[in-house]
Amino acid sequence: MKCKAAVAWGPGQPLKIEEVDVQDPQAGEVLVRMVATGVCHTDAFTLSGEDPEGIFPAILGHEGAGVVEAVGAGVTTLKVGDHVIPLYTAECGECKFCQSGKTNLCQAVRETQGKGLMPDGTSRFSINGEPIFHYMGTSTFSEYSVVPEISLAKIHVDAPLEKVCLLGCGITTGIGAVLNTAKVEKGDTVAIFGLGGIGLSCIQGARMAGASRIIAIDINESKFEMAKQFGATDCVNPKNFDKSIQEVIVEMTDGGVDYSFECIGNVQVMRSALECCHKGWGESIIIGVAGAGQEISTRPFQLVTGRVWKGSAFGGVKGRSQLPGYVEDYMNGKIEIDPFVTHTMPLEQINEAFDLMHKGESIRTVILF
Ligand code: NAD
Ligand code: AHE
Ligand code: ZN
Ligand code: ZN
Repeated sequence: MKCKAAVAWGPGQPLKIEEVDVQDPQAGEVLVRMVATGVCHTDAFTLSGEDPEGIFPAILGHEGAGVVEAVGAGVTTLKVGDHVIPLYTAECGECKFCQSGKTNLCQAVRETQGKGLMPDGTSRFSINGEPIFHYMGTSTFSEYSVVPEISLAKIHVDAPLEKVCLLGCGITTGIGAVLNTAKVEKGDTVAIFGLGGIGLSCIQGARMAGASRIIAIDINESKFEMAKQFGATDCVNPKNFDKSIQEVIVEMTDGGVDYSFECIGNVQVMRSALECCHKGWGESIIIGVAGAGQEISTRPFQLVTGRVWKGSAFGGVKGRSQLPGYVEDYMNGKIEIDPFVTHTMPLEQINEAFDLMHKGESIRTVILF
């Protein structure tokens, strides 16, 4: 079949709307008609050329929701008409990672996914016979996408896809990092660096956990109002101080926070986030994605004296078994999504979504197909 997709032809170039050929789903694969997709900073990161796994030409996008249009041979857990969220972290249930009970990082299709290919090593997208690469196993910036069965979460049929698409990455990542990775508890103090879709979701998670103090940090003060709405108790702009932000937070909290979250992808801020944690027990969670060649550093003494550095991917959430519950938590009012959708637009305007993100004017733009 043919459909419309936004194609990334090369690093730093605007996306181009093209008519692409989409091959039928093969064994273990599913054709999804996309209804909506968010635009996450990671899409911009890969488009910038900073992503070591970035590969072009490709169809980006990983925060989508849609409807099953066709299934390939052997697909047993999904049928035509099911509503689904594509997962960039699959859940096969059988690999060493899935069986470990220690991680959500299923590796069943990760290798080919990182090469922009389906598990059989080929692409389902092409233009004039030339293959176009998949992205993160999802490629949601396309009217239709082919996704492995194990990379689709079946969700409640009544969930509004133009909202719950954001559970495909940003909101789940932030809430999950707080509740699953850090395991923040009632009364804990937290600091959240970067108040985009991820940081605001961490704030939401911290409020759900009953954190006593939620310190929100950003250099763009226009983000503070929404941070307070989600439950931030303090908003801090590091530029307003002539000392380091870690010193500021340590002073504000009698020695440092119990947990911090880096939601930017800036390795200097990652250091600040670690060093604002309390001696003896403070834990810092890296969520932000940093470019090729970037490295983190701190004095080993920071770790010797009890601070812990961790990372979190997709909030530690196992997509097939746990994401449907997040969707239901939205439907029953436990998770907020609506305020994150600051802009909506058709696929043709997708480059505006990237501009809004880079100018710091949007939290999430949702593309409606
Ligand atoms: P965003 O662009 O919407 O938000 C980033 C925020 O950081 C902005 O508000 C910006 O003003 C702020 N910021 C930038 N530099 C800063 C600085 N020096 N100090 C303080 N604040 C600063 O991005 P997003 O979509 O929320 O994504 C955030 C990061 O999380 C990105 O790196 C993205 O790639 C990553 N991410 C990781 C995962 C994961 O599973 N680990 C999932 C989604 C996104
Ligand atoms: N490809 C990059 C890393 C990108 C990255 O860390 N991705 C996150 C999800 S970001 C979603 O917005 C992730 O889940 N990573 C785990 C994984 O398996 O990719 C690089 O540095 O090579
Ligand atoms: Zn994302
Ligand atoms: Zn697995």
